[in-house]
Amino acid sequence: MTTYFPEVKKPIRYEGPDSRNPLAFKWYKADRKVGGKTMAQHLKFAVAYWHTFKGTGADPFGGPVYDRPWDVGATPLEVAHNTLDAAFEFITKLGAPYYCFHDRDIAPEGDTINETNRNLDDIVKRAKRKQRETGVKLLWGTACLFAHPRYTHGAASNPDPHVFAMAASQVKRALEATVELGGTGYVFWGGREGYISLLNTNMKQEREQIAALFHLAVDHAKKIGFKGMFFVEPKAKEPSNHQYDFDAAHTLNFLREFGLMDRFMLNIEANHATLATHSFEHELVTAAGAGKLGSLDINRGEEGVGWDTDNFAMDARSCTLAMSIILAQRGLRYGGLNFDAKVRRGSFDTIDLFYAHVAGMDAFARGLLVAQKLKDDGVLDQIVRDRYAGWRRGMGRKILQGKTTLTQLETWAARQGEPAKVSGRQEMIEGILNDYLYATKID
Ligand code: XUL
Ligand code: CO
Repeated sequence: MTTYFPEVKKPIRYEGPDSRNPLAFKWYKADRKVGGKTMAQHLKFAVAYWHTFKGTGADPFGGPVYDRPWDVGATPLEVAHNTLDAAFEFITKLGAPYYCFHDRDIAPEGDTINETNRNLDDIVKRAKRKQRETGVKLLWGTACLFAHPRYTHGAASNPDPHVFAMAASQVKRALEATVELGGTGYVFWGGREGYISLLNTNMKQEREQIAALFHLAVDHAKKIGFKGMFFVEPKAKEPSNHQYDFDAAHTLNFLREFGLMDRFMLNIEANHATLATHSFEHELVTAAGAGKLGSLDINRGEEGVGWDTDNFAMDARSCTLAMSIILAQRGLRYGGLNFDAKVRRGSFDTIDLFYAHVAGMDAFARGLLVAQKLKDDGVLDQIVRDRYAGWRRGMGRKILQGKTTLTQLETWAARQGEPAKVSGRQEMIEGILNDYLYATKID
């Protein structure tokens, strides 16, 4: 069989923090126990099929620059077969346990719905075999409801119900493929579910249409025995200037409004948080606070650039804070950490894909270790606990229990006099965090 990554002869190994080999892990050791679970169980890394195997390096100013040896074949289906082979070779050599895909990443669209479905069935059969052979698993699947010209004015939110039906048929098939391949999640990212101009848009109805598609998917899931979780992935803008799933808070409101909370969670992406002018942590905490942090798309925006650049996440602070939030909610049952990240246009060698994923896995593995240490030492937790101590006793407790009135509070406040001024100690805390990130010994 063809080897697509001849430079990487054997699976990437763990060599420890002193190694300077960019093709070895310094921190990620799949079976290392951290707080009672293995690193692999905590991190659940997934390789994103679209960026890693279908990415071309194209940007708004220029076409493809990557020459991928698997991007060849006499027919689109043959290209898909070669790509699948390359994907499983890569994922196995990297040692990531999962992958994620859009229907159109893995199988080409045909001239008719029937031909398209046959292509997908063919690839799903092959992928299933490869999963069995390699032990690689599917984390989540999704349907690409944004690339085809028919979705120019939206998929579920399209003014034309015929386009809605095309999208529905894709969701049906992508969900069935996800079930067949054992995926534990199904993602809806509302690519073109938004609007450009209100002058030609019925926003209220478009939102109802999207909810209708979600309910149809829930009904079909029941029929075909999908036991996993649906995720919505918020994004503020791109490609529309107003996306309906703007951020975690908007999306939670949408799910509540349309009675979808019990079957849906959120898939939070770092660069999408940036587009909403939030931090990644803000979005993660918003989702987690509602019990809805289901999965993460890990990446980062290029600083100072206002669009979705999907760089690989490398920042120690951000990775640590993300892992702290995941540890606090005791993990991700249905989701994981999906590398929704692409190598730069200039990183066009296939080996760059390994450098990127290895460094990304290490950044989160180290983040996990530091997060666990922060948790074990309890320093930051204690600071927050102390700060809110007043709410666990006396009047504070009564307020939260709904056992007081404005009149009682007025009397109480008057009796207490002026509240004491208490420092928030932000700089001290930032210093402590830096000690953990850069000075505390983590082995
Ligand atoms: C787009 C994006 C998608 C979703 C899956 O910004 O993040 O790749 O993750 O459709
Ligand atoms: Co994403």
